[in-house]
Amino acid sequence: MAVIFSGIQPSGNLTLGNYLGALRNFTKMQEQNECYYCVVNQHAITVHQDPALLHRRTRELAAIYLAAGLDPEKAALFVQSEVPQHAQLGWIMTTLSYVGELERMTQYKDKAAKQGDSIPAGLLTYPPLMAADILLYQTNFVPVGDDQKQHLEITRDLAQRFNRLYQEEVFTIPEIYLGQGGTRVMSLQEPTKKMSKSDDNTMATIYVLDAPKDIEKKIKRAQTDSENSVHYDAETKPGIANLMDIYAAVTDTDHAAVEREFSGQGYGQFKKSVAAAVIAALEPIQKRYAELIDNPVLDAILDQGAVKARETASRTYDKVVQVMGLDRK
Ligand code: AQP
Repeated sequence: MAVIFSGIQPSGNLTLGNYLGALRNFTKMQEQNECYYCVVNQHAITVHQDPALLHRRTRELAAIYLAAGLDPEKAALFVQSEVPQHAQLGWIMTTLSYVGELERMTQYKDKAAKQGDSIPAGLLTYPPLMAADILLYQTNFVPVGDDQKQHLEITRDLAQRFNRLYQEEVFTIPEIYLGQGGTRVMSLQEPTKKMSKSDDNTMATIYVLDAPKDIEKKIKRAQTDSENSVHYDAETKPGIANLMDIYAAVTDTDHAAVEREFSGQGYGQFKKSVAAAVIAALEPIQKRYAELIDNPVLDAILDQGAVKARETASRTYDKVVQVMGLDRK
């Protein structure tokens, strides 16, 4: 049985990218593995969050995890700040990190560029905290979207660095797990940029909880090209390629089949079909979400998840403290 860990930030409303790139793989993996899934609220505060909004989004994200099929009997679902070992090991991982390697992270460069002169230090030290999240559970596989590849690499480097430095195999070296399709869903308005929950342009992003009419409107207005022929070319037709990727991911097919299905049809008909397929994929999640969001069972599940996570995390953390000489007795 392998150990699986992954997390999502409550830094905005969950997007179709988060769902296809990460969340839907979480539920597939819970059948055969020991799984830990987390609402990473301490990562979210690396940029300023409104407290009331952060509080609400934390619950919403947990409800979406469950609505998407996560079974709390099979996987531990918890909130990062309720398991103190994340921040504790995060600090230790920060002390092992080099400023140069952190400054090379693409996500840091992208997010820092939007912050003007006052770049929060947490944006730079995001990867060592993420390494701590993963390493605490002796994780074998981390299901994430393609954009997290670099952070997974640095997690592996830090784990190997620690094991070498203290001459003991304290940490399991984790591997990335990329799903079949939807590993990088792009913005509907700027299809060379990834779809992001913190994008200010809401027309660029499909949210998991979007109403069907909004999904139709956003896909209808999605940027394409003037060719009016549905074929796959990510270089010259990034908008159509993105819609083909989305359609293939939600209907579990591939580009070749999508090309055959829409051969001879224009973008208008294609976009209608993409919207219908996305709406059909999200509808059952939205229904279950509505039942869960105000249900006290949500808190009971998160409480139970935090207990299990603390138990596992403290085993690794106690070992780290002992190996490093941070223990007193
Ligand atoms: N566009 C995407 N396509 C496929 N997968 C994606 N993920 C994010 N965007 C896409 C995957 O979703 C998981 C959760 O990501 P996160 O919340 O930790 O942060 P992120 O990667 O920075 O996601 P966002 O939506 O872009 O959030 P903000 O705007 O707050 O930075 C990860 O597995 C990620 O790969």
